[in-house]
Amino acid sequence: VTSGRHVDPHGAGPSPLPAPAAPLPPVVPDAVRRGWAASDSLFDAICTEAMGARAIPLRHPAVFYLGHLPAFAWAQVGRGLLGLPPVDPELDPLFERGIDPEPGASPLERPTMPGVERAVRYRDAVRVRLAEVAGRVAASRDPLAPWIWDVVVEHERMHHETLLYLIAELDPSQLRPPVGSMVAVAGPAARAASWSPVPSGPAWIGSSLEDGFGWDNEHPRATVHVAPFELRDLPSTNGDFLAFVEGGGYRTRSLWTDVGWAWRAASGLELPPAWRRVGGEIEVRSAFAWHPLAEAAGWPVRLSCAEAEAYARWAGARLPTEAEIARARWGDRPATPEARAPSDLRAASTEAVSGLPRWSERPVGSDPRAGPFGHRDLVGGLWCWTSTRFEGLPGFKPWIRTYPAYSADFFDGEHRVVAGGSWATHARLERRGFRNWYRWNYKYAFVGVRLAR
Ligand code: AVJ
Ligand code: FE
Repeated sequence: VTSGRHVDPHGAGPSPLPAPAAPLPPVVPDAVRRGWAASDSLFDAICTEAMGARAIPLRHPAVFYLGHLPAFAWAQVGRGLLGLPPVDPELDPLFERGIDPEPGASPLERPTMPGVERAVRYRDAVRVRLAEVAGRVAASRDPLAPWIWDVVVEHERMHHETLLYLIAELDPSQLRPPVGSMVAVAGPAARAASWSPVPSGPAWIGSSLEDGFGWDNEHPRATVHVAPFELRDLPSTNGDFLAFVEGGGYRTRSLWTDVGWAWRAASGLELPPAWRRVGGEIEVRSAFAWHPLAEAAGWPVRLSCAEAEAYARWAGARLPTEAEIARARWGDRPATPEARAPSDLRAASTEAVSGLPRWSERPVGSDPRAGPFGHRDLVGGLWCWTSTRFEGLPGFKPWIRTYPAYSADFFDGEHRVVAGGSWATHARLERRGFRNWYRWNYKYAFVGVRLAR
């Protein structure tokens, strides 16, 4: 039924169902509820005993995110937009913030987390309250009201990626890979990489609210002139990176910056973060399992920005800038409402459980979609480290009144823009204006390297 009217299946005219007497009350939008379903399936992948484990020292355990997603939603919609009291005066503040890495935070300062059962009860209580207030959001005249569910949905989708890289830090015995999900696609790169030139011209960074929702760091949209350069048409793979490891890249001081080397030495890093040596063999981690290097050779290599820069120097190349990747991805297409859809770079996802087509990397070059200058895997593999420090665009104002610190807390010179999107990034966040960032030595996220020169 496409007309919105009930139609009798036997073709005898309109359905006898009576029309509702009054319009149905507004509900929590579908996109939010699909996000909740995806969250639930991700938490289901972690066994209860592991929910309290601090898999990543700088981040909270998984149980925090169980509470954080609803706490954030209520902080935006209930407290922030509508000025309502907390759902739970103790848990609302406890679960509110947990981003990467919290400035000045150390694991010892962290509060003790509630148990899974209490967090689940809190989550359900918030979901009920959100449904109760959805009508007030719809009726609100606050200029933020039309965007507030976007804030909630995109935040939830971002943390699905957080959860997946947290899952990748847990022991496989603590995990339950979702039934029916394709866990990993093994093999070498589907094709050989080569340099592909990008002609000079404009790149558009960020978005405009006329085209739809965008976070504070996307505004106002900027135009940057990009000089001609060359960019690898594929990201670097685990197989490529083996030559750097075997060539002593982790022991060659001259390849590293001062801070990069100090960090590498202090953390004892001798292999990229998703690799381990078992006996004489190297294994590579996917979200749910360890694989012999041969199986993972074609996957893009996951690493910190410090490693990506050392690798680029070793290869006689450099990292691309944010604007260079934007130019390689969109070419001369101006940023318009029609151009913001991610559909041209992403096949229809199944949306089955997580909204992701796969739960793992796959060999680079498997995806036939290419940017205007022939570059593959601009999304769908790993994010791409750039040499661009994360900053506000010229004229930056934190316009989201309910979340003024979303970006500004990270304009500290230590964070880099990462471009594109990973296999764990929901299609929604592949929209053109979206900007993402991590600290230069953050080694847990799904970020890789693509060489430029
Ligand atoms: C935009 C991905 C860097 O996950 O650390 C989540 C987003 N901010 N909750 C992160 C974020 C608040 C953030 N990144
Ligand atoms: Fe968050």
